[in-house]
Amino acid sequence: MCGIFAYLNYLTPKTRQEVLDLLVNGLKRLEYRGYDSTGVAIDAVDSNDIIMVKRCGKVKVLEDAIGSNFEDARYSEEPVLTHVGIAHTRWATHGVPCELNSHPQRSDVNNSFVVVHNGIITNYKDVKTLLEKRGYVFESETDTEVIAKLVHHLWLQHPNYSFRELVEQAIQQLEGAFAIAFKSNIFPGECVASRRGSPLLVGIRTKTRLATDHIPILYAKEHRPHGTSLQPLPLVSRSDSTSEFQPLENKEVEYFFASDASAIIEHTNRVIYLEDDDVAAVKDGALSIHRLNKVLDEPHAREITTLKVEIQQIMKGNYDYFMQKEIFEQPESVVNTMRGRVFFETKNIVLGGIKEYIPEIRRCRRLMLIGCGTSYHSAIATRQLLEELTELPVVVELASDFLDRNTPIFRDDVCFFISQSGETADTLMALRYCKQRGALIVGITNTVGSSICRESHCGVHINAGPEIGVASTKAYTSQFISLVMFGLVMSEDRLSLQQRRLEIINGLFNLPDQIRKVLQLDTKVQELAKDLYQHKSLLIMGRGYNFATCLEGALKVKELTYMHSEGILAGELKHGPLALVDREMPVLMIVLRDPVYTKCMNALQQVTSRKGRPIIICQEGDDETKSFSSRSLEIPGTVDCLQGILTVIPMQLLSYHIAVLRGCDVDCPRNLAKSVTVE
Ligand code: UD2
Ligand code: GLU
Ligand code: MG
Repeated sequence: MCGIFAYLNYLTPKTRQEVLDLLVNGLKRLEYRGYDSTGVAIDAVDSNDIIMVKRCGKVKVLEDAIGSNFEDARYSEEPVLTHVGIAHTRWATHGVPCELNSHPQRSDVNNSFVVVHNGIITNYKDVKTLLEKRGYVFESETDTEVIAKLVHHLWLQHPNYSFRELVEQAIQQLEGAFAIAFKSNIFPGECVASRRGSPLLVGIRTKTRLATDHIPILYAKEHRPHGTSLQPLPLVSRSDSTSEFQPLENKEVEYFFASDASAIIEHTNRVIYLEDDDVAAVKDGALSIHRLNKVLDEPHAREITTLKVEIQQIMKGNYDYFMQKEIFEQPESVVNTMRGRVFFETKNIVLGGIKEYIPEIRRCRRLMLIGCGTSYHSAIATRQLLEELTELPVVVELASDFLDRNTPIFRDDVCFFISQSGETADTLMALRYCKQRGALIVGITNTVGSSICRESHCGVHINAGPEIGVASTKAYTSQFISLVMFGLVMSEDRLSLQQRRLEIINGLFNLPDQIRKVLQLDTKVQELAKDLYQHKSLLIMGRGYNFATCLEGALKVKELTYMHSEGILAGELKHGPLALVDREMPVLMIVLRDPVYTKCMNALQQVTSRKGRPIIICQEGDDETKSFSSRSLEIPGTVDCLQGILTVIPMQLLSYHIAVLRGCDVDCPRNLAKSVTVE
């Protein structure tokens, strides 16, 4: 989820200090991706040891630590001809941010194999158990550590395997998502990298122009499809694609492995984008790319592309603002929220963080969802579904108001505290208040090791990855999905709800693609923003499952554009808000084909008969609804209770574009802070 940077210089003398500078600089280029800790690994001076420096916090902290760790003048004076260095920024998913859990993670005390990893290994517990039986002692809480130890284990069993073959075999045992880069003191001067689901690219720098534009792809002879359950190791016989291709002449070359081009572009513009299950290995200065599975009609070579962009342009990964980047990350972030939790084949949901508390939760008197701002809206968005699936009273509270009221709380209450940062002061105070009164405390947070996470009895990490833009976007959709998953777990053994559960699970399965489709509305939304940005106000109306989108959309508009905006429950129109409607007042309405469709249509007519000209968000192909307005945004149809995820995205985009047009600072709106740690 965060950043990888690795650098290999072959027959290109560099001092270790120069290598370290390159690595640290590479990490700085990836800093915008967000992280909680960092680390590097390079070769020692007078042994074949690998030295690692890891720190919690900023790259700057690591840089200072490096300064004091390598005081020996030989680090800055003695050049090494060939060397591999790997570096990492981490956003913890498994184990709190601390030095021990930072990457690189290692195979053993000799640092035989060290690895940096982005992503989540979902079957790491199985692999860990297996390795523990073989005597491996784990030192970190990370999922990543199993990768290093697994490679070591394979190496002990097959001492004549190449580095690349060892990694190839190891990744066949792994499930989940990863980008990884390896270094080893058994294979000095070699680097092996691979990816599945997380981005990784290789940059190549040579003195003379490359003789080729393509790196041929080689295949492992025999393979075991991944996804099958783990059996005694090793499972794959040695692949003997011996015809190791020598793509580059056997002389000076430098390779850069990075999560995105921003870290590479200043060194070279020649890059290869790795694809899922590619294993890229550099040995004796030659790069080769191997694949585990041959897919029919697959190209036989990976193209070396020429980057044409400037550093500035890609610093935010092709985006102008973090918020924009985070909006567009949602097809992936929602997958990360569900990773290892929703099993689509078996239609089964497991939330490891609350599993043991489910019986207790089922016995409770009521569920209470507490949050502030966007997190509060995620509670509103899922309340109806939770009532349906848990058949319990569900109360939704704003943390500050909840505290003001000295709300009665009982031992048999279950209280959820929702916060992206896990540090929101009001929410944390409310948590302590409820905990004192004996309620069961459940956290829904995006930050491993945060206060809410520590002080709650149990909870769910939403695993959306770091969110940097002050206005929350991807954390909202991931909180939403986390609460939906909770509802699904609670209703697991309710016979009468099985059909409904299936429908929702299928809906979750289709979400990532549907989000991608909604994001394609971007240009259309931008056009709408041009019509709206000079107005003073924007009313957003809807009801039922989409009321939360109205509130959240209005909040986004307010915080980003400083324009007045209100989310209005369509059922409340005639009790006041209708008075605001005239020909001039911008109105946006969400009208989807769900149980409240007719009621929404009534509201729509109330607005049009006051000469209002609403922009409509409706379901794809719903021409009838669309005909009520000249401007509409169509979103794909999904199950009613998940619509809110798709309808909120046009609102995120709209507020973003209006903010840009109004010249507002999208990532740091005035008067606001990312993590509100004061009451
Ligand atoms: C967890 C563990 C992971 C591994 C995995 C096994 C972490 C961060 N995750 O991932 O290491 O053991 O299970 O399948 O180490 N929690 C709170 N409050 C919160 C959020 C979480 O107390 O606000 C607790 C939760 O009860 C659990 C732990 O933190 O004990 C990890 O929660 P998770 O959601 O990351 O759980 P899971 O199963 O996805
Ligand atoms: N799951 C790994 C960890 O928690 C990697 C997280 C990342 O992508 O930074 O250590
Ligand atoms: Mg806890």
